[in-house]
Amino acid sequence: MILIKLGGSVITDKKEYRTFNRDVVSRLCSEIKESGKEVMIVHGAGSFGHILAKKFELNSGFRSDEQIPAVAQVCYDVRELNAMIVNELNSAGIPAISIPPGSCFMMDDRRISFGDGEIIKSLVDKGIMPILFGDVVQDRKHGFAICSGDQIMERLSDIFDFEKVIFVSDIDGLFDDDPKNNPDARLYEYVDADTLESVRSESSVDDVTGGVYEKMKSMMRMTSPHRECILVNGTVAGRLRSALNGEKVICTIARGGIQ
Ligand code: IP8
Repeated sequence: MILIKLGGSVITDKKEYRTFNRDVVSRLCSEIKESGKEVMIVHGAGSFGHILAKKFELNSGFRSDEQIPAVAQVCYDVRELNAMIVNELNSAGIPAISIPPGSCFMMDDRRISFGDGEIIKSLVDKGIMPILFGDVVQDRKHGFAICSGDQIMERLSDIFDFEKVIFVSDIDGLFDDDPKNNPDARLYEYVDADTLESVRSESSVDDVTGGVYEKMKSMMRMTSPHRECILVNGTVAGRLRSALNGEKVICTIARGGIQ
């Protein structure tokens, strides 16, 4: 089974509140179906989550009653996004149901816990794809917290023996600088524990590289000696399908695992 994250930058327009990229999502669902691979999907929140979450500082946890309507609104918005994605999957012939993390799981100091994943395993056994997503989740220490799709990916890859992990984004992979501002930015084709060390030393002088370091580290945590983690551009037609089929595509491949 392959674990896929459909990133918020590809499924929504991150700058415009609640803007769903239906055509892109519909194409990506068809590419998944055409690949014939068994997959599990997590998606990000994009403009259905981050805009209000930032405005009302939801990641700080409970601070004031003014945040409560925003918690309800963000939960409503990300569930609407999720419903549209589940609908696209079902239309593409992939039976899928929603598993809203905020309604099923708890967090403890911003770390999600969902035991041994019994609900998810039970669905997978029946050939139904559970769809999880970035959400606001109740937190024992902070009242509530933002649970990112990336963190859900990490938990799932602790529980399931995925053959591969694929992050679908709107960029070709990880670069040593922002490729939108720097035409000389270099794409990291491969990332391993050594690359991570070299990026960490550069990041002391460069915030942009620091961001790359965090993303790489998160990807590396999901790798093992036998499992690669790939970052691929989902705005390019056919690239996800090729990556699912194990073909060579423009991307960043993290491999090898970290301690
Ligand atoms: O888009 C964030 O999830 P992400 C979830 O995977 C919210 O980082 C509610 C902002």
